[in-house]
Amino acid sequence: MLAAFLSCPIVTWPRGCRYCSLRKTNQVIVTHQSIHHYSWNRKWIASSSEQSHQRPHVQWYPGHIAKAERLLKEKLKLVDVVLEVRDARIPKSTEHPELISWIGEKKRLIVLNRNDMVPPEAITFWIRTMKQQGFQVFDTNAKLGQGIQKLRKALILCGTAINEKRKQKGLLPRSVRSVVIGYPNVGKSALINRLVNRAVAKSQNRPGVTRVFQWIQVSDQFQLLDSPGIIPPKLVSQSCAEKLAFCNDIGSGSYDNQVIASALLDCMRMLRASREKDPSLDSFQERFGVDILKHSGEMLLEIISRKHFSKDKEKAAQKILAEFRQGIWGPLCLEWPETTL
Ligand SMILES: Nc1nc2c(ncn2[C@@H]2O[C@H](COP(=O)(O)OP(=O)(O)O)[C@@H](O)[C@H]2O)c(=O)[nH]1
Ligand SMILES: [Mg+2]
Repeated sequence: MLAAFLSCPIVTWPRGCRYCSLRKTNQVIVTHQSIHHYSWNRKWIASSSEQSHQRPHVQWYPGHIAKAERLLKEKLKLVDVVLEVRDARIPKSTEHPELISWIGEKKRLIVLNRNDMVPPEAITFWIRTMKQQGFQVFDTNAKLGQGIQKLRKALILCGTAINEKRKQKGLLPRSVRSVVIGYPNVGKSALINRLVNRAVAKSQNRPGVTRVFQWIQVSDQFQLLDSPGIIPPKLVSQSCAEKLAFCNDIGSGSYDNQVIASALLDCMRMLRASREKDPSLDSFQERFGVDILKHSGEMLLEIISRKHFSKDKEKAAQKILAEFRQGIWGPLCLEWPETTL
């Protein structure tokens, strides 16, 4: 903490931050990981991680997800290949911590979907990092079908390899079975529709649309299983839960829009501190006429609601979340591999 304090620039003297307003004069130091608040005599007050602990907890594990998880474990016994879809805006937070133990030795392909919503360099960095960790990774835009051909080829290759092994054991070849797995609303059904080239799976922009497992015969060579979204019973961390809420990947009943919009603004402040050249952060600042580093997320929401929404904080929060989800400010990745920050 002391090293961070000495090496980082003092960015601003904010008013309106919950910690800062408590103690008249103070300073804020933004590091790569978090925002540290200090009093006038450089006494540490709090860090952004603690700010997020003060927010109401986000927790979402409805009955249909619990059921989906039980069924998924059964279905996994029948499949050869697991196609794990993640949201490219939050590739870490959409990694299911238990997946690795469920799939064991099965072939696993990771798909970073929504590649149109993040800067191309984020995709490059993530693919490089995941490949270094030994994963086979693809990036797609399931809405427009970009990157699908490469993924289809990889699936066919997996099938050929599996049938080769069967042949060596004296077994007849059969169509290869793949399951498409991932958090809710990451684009699993849209991806299947693209792989199949027709609208076979229901795809809509809200979590919890796919409620049943559905086998789809793609060709003689392979079958795909569409699955309902799954999330762990206890979300990995509150920061991860909040990111899922920003991206509309969990049910909207589990959080308060104003709290989550403030958390999104705090998350963007941290990005701004570590990645000064992100054009979508500039575009956000210009659009709402705010300086993101000068205030806490909560205060930014307050200012935006005053400036543009006649002090209606709920409307401001809904607008901020909707614009982020639609990608109005431009491509924005909320999680970067540690080495690139
Ligand atoms: N911009 C963008 N939108 C996508 C992409 N993939 C899916 N979507 C949209 O995201 C929403 C959720 O997709 P869906 O396939 O239902 O997600 P699922 O719940 O994981 O099956 C839909 O409105 C899709 O059109 C993508 O790559 N880019
Ligand atoms: Mg679906």
